[in-house]
Amino acid sequence: MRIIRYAESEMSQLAAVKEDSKIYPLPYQDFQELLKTCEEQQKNCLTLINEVLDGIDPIQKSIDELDLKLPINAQEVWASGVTYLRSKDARNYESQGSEPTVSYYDKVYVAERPELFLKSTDKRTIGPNEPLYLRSDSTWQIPEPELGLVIDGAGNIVGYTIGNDMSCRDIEGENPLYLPQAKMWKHSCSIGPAILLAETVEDPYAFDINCRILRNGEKVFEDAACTSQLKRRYEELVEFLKRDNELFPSTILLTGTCIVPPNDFTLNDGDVVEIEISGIGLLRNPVAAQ
Ligand code: DO4
Ligand code: MG
Repeated sequence: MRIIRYAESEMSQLAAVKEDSKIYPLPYQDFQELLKTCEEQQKNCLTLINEVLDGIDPIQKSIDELDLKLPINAQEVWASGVTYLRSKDARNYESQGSEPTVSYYDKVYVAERPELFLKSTDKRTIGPNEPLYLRSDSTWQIPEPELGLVIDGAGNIVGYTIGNDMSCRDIEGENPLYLPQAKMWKHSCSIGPAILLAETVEDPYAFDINCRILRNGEKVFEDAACTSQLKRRYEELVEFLKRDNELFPSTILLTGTCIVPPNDFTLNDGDVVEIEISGIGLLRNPVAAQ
């Protein structure tokens, strides 16, 4: 079962999408209220929603006909780094060319402590179809398609979503201390189009991730990967995030990229980024200069 939010007469409506693709409006203002109700009633989301929807009819529209919005307004979006071999190799290239020295990226890939960083805040995060902005001071920008964990205030993984951790390879490559500027700016993170409830996922290490970039309607990049290639366990990432920290009632933790476009590729104004994850959906965003 997936949770979405769509525009409905100037407001937004939270809804559940069942396995048969039928869509049912939910009586909660947002995902946080759904989670709070689950906590109060000590039920998991699936059980609560099935009880609430008993006897309710689906809406007469398919998901493609809806104006989908950001499914959750998480106060914070965190991200993990160098959790896939592909990401480590790309970072080594951008920071030192092909020099075979042992880098901080090599070290963090095998270290017990993962790389975690604050990626975005509520106001900077966008949903499906909203424009991703390019930085004006970077000439090497790429999308990073990532599986996102939706976690509650206690650190339980309650769902999975799609995230785009837009990155400036030249800024990070110049100096890793520039990471916050290479990662966080207005509209540099998109999330959506749905949250797949954790209770309905058999194997979270079997998500197929596909990324396409379109330019003037033509596909200029496509690649695919699978979360089975992840170096770490999700619980391990969450454990480090919550250690001596305070988590908001719902937080998103991106799990790192496993797809990187070729080294001579940079995003252009007018491109369209599509990220698809099996069972979750397709997150599509146009790219725009600010
Ligand atoms: O080390 C910098 C960031 C890495 C990252 O964002 C990723 O691996 O996805
Ligand atoms: Mg990333």
